[in-house]
Formats: sequence, C-alpha cells, structure tokens
Amino acid sequence: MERVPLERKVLNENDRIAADLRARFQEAGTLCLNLISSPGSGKTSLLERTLEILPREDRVAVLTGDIQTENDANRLKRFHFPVKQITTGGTCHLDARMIERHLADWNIEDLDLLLIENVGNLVCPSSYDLGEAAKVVVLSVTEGEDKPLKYPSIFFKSDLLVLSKTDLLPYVPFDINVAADNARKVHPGMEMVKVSCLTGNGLDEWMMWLEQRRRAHRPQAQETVS
Ligand SMILES: Nc1nc2c(ncn2[C@@H]2O[C@H](COP(=O)(O)OP(=O)(O)OP(=O)(O)O)[C@@H](O)[C@H]2O)c(=O)[nH]1
Ligand SMILES: [Mg+2]
Repeated sequence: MERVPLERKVLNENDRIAADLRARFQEAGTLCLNLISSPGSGKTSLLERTLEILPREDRVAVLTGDIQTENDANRLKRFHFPVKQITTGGTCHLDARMIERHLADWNIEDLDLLLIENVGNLVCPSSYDLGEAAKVVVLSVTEGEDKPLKYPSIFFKSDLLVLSKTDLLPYVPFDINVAADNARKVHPGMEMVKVSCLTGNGLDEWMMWLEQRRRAHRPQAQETVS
C-alpha cells in the first residue's frame, strides 16, 4: 500500500475557531493580546494600570479568565471600559470557543484593542490559540529566575516578557539579568520590559510597547507595509 505523507497540520476545533477569530480581528483592525502568567504574577494589576493610563475614548475591551469568581472583572470595571469575566468552572486555561462566545454581543469593529487575561497558569494556556496577535508572558520577581527554562513553551511563544513586581527586588534573591538570560536562551531576541505596578516604574516602557503594536496593527499601517 502506498503511503501518503501528511505534512500539513490537521486543525483541531480550537485552532479552527482561533483562525476564524484571528481573521475577524484582522479585518476589524482589532489588536488582540493574550496575557499569561502563573497565578498572582500581576496580570490584573498590569491591566488596572493600563486602563488607568489609556484615554477614556480609546476603543478598548477586556476579557478576563478565572476558574472561579468575578473578582478580576470587578477590579477592572471601574475604569469604564467594557469588561467581561470568563469563569471556566475548573478548566485551567481559556480556549477559542470561550472567547467567541463572550464576544458574541460585542461588535469587534468597535474595538481597536482587546486585552485577554488568561487563567493563572504557566503551562496549559500556552497550548490554546485564542486568535490573538501576540501572547505576553508575565513573570514576577518572586517566582525564580529559572522559570523560562522550566516552562519554555510559553516563553518561546510569547512576543513580550513582562518582568513584574520589580519593587520587591531588594527583598528577594532574584537576579533579573539571569532571568532575562534564561528567557533569551529559550527565545533569542525576546523583548522584555521591567515593571512595578506598585510604584509605576517601567509602565511607560510597557505602554510604549503596546502603542507600537497598536500602531503596527492599524489597517492603514498594514496597507503601507503591503
Ligand atoms: N509589590 C508588588 N505587588 C504587586 C505588584 N503587582 C501586583 N502585585 C500584587 O500581587 C498580587 C496578585 O496580583 P494580581 O494582579 O491579582 O495577579 P494576577 O496575575 O492577576 O492573579 P490571578 O488572576 O489570580 O492569576 C496582589 O496582591 C497585587 O497587589 C507589584 O508590582 N508589586
Ligand atoms: Mg488576575
């Protein structure tokens, strides 16, 4: 019997929905970012600071995932941008179907930026494409410099590493240069910003990265490039 090699990846259901979402985001000019970290690394805090800085008239929305509780959505709603909680009821990651369902009564054309906070977990979310333009991984200085080596997938797949809680550096044995080297071993050339949501240090760099991505994603910018 002749064997036919299958070289193309057969898309699973999640990949199919994610591809559809990505096409919709692309057409609408919506930049979608997927924020991933261990529980408690500071994803919601970073989003709180971000929403606080962004002009009220910006067309921004947030989907925030957790296994239980509406706590994160409640923290983020006070900035007057549209926010929805996705409660997974036990699942340790968001998937594309959850994003599609929670976007159903939002008009994507009305959004320039969609920020997704994934469930706190450094492993499972890395395997689920949500249709995002980029993943952003957050690593706090209390977690250990070796995490990029131990959990390489998410550091490899993320465009940006946010090293968070830098105000705690004087109190913990965490060498930020070693952490950065480890991240670059897994993902050469990886972009990084160092932030403290407590003091505000480094938030300007994060906002600059965000602005650059938003600018590059605008339909006009894409036309100029092509
Ligand atoms: N010292 C310090 N604490 C921070 C900073 N950012 C966040 N925290 C604290 O860290 C804890 C967790 O922060 P969250 O923003 O809830 O973290 P998270 O990643 O959203 O957590 P999950 O959604 O549960 O995964 C809170 O007590 C924050 O106040 C920071 O820059 N410095
Ligand atoms: Mg959170």
